[in-house]
Amino acid sequence: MSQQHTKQPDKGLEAVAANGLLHRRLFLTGSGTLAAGLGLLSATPMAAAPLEIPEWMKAPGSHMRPYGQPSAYENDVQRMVGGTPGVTGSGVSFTPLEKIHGTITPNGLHFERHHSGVPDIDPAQHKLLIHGLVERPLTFTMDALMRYPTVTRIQFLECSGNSGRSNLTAQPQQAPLGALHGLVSCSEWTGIPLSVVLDEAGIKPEGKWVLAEGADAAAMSRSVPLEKIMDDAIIALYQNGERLRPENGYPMRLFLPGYEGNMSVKWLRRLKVNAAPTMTRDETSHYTDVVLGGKAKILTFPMVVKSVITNPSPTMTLGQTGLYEVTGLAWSGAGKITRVEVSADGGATWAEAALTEPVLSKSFTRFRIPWQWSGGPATLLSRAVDETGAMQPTRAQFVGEYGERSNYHNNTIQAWGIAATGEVSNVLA
Ligand SMILES: Nc1nc2c(c(=O)[nH]1)N[C@H]1C(S)=C(S)[C@@H](COP(=O)(O)O)O[C@H]1N2
Ligand SMILES: [Mo]
Repeated sequence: MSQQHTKQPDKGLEAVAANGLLHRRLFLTGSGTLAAGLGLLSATPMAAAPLEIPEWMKAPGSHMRPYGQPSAYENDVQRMVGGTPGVTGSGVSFTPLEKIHGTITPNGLHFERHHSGVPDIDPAQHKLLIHGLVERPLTFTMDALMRYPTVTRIQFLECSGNSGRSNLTAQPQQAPLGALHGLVSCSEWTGIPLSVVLDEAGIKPEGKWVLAEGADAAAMSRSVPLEKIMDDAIIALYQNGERLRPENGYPMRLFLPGYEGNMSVKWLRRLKVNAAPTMTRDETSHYTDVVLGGKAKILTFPMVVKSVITNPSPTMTLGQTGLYEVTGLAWSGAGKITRVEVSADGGATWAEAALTEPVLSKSFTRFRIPWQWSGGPATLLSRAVDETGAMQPTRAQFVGEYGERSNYHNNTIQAWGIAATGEVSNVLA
């Protein structure tokens, strides 16, 4: 076995942008300069002393259990549940993006958005109907469907209402990151390519759109272009290795990589091939994007390039000056993230962050950059670029198109203000 250390030019503690941003390679090389950099960490190790024997080493621990749960000490890592008072089952719960790490969202923390609650579906009775402009209408039982070939992909799911007006109002909203931007999660999805099933039904030449309907009390339904269905749409059955959770669409959901979350119809029960979009309630009353000049955009499918710094983030406090790892998530419904830049001075200067491999298409990409906080005021921003060359707009650019009252597709550059006290808040930049 050979240990390979690729020798990179030592960028060490080189400042690459104003206000303390250091070269992204600092944390990636095991070099003397890393040790020098670590000397700047606020929590330096205590002087070595013999370890005591703790209580939990003095007797055997607890028994095995059939389904594991997080440590009781992690009880505060919860979805933040929001709902409409008096309306059963309608609302959202947010992924606490600032309390988890890596790129995969644990199933119990995947965000939720239900228009009429979570149905309790018996898989033995559930059926999927494929009809409309097809040669052979088909009905699938769960057992029949489970015999089809599957694919597995790691991809994000984002509600088009994510980020809402968090930085569009004059007073930006102060809340933990998850409550501002946590209507996005990322999972490993396994399911059946829809192209396989629709090819079996045989699409008639006039068929251009597919209406998908859910088996919830809202019978949520959306029209999907046939092109997308045949490209990378799946009937998702498994999420991070286990069957979908009820709140995420058990026993099956439509999953449309990179498209706004509401089109990934949960509890899928019907796909109807049509010649045109159906103009359902869910694509006319909701999910149209008001733009300036009294007009609205309709059928705006892709979730465009976006990023947020997860640590540090609003409502946190930096305890001490010194070296920090600034980290966050970037994603794009158009493909892979190619670059994320971070600023510590409100956008006057920028430095490139390190992207954590593997960088996958339509998936979360974790970015990291070292930052030396001197104790002075700072404004942290991140901006991502995807493989189509698209970059996040500034707030001013976005407001110029949508105004300040928009509720959907807010992918603006977000700004976190660091006060001299170390307090982090949501600010406008
Ligand atoms: N049948 C059905 N499908 C649905 C919904 C719903 O209420 N009913 N909500 C949609 C919305 S608005 C979003 S953002 C995603 C959320 O998926 P999740 O709850 O698994 O995160 O599901 C979509 N699919
Ligand atoms: Mo949504």
